[in-house]
Amino acid sequence: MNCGTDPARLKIAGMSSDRIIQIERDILGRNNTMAADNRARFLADDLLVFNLVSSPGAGKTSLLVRAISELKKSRPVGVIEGDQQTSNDAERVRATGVPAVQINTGKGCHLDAAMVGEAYRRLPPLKDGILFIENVGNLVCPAAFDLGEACKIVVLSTTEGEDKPLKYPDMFAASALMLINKIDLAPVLDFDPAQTIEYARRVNPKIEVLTVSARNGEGFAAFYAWIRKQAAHQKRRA
Ligand SMILES: Nc1nc2c(ncn2[C@@H]2O[C@H](COP(=O)(O)OP(=O)(O)OP(=O)(O)O)[C@@H](O)[C@H]2O)c(=O)[nH]1
Ligand SMILES: [Mg+2]
Ligand SMILES: [Zn+2]
Repeated sequence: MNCGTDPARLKIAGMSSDRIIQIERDILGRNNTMAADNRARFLADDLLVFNLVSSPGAGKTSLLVRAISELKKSRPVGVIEGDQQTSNDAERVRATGVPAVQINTGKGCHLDAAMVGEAYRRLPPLKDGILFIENVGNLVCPAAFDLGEACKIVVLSTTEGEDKPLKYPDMFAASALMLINKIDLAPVLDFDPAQTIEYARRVNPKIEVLTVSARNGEGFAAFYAWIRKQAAHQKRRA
């Protein structure tokens, strides 16, 4: 099923729109139940889990490769990679010495909680560590699928233009942090970070924002500080 379709507008021969809406509700309901199971397991393992979302090529894997090279010095780190095809991204992550499990979704355009629960069982113990889930590159339906993460991090790169939060508001509304990546390219692209932040806060007034470059490491100290803050926050709640 194409989960990015608005079920109220979708037309399938021989099926009423009420029935289509019901099917969509069932899918999301089942996903939420499994996401709650994942979340309980992650908390029991003292694991901090982030779900990275973005359009294809915004730089999720590049950000991860740089961040985990640093973060792995102080705690266990693991990665679950989601792509329609290939294990390129898992291989890039493994090259840093961190375990990674690749999920291939085939025709699917997002990860769901069942896929993540199964992939998590294939990772070594990460107690007291961090698990990054890199979702399929897609700014639409991954917003609707809870995977059991502590929060979603949306990556928006300077090459995509300032208006993406307005065009794809659900993703920005669902995320706790927006990383504006490829900031090294901002001058040549005439990219306006302030305008982007203003748009993102129109759809999510609480979203936190950091500007980074996975290419040269700019902004990563602030990203690590943000992760430490999330870790402390989770420990306080536990
Ligand atoms: N200049 C510049 N290029 C970057 C930066 N981050 C990533 N790139 C480049 O952008 C391209 C895509 O990066 P990836 O890390 O593969 O992006 P992704 O979001 O993981 O892509 P998918 O998994 O396919 O959705 C690569 O050519 C990277 O080298 C950055 O901060 N600055
Ligand atoms: Mg990637
Ligand atoms: Zn999808």
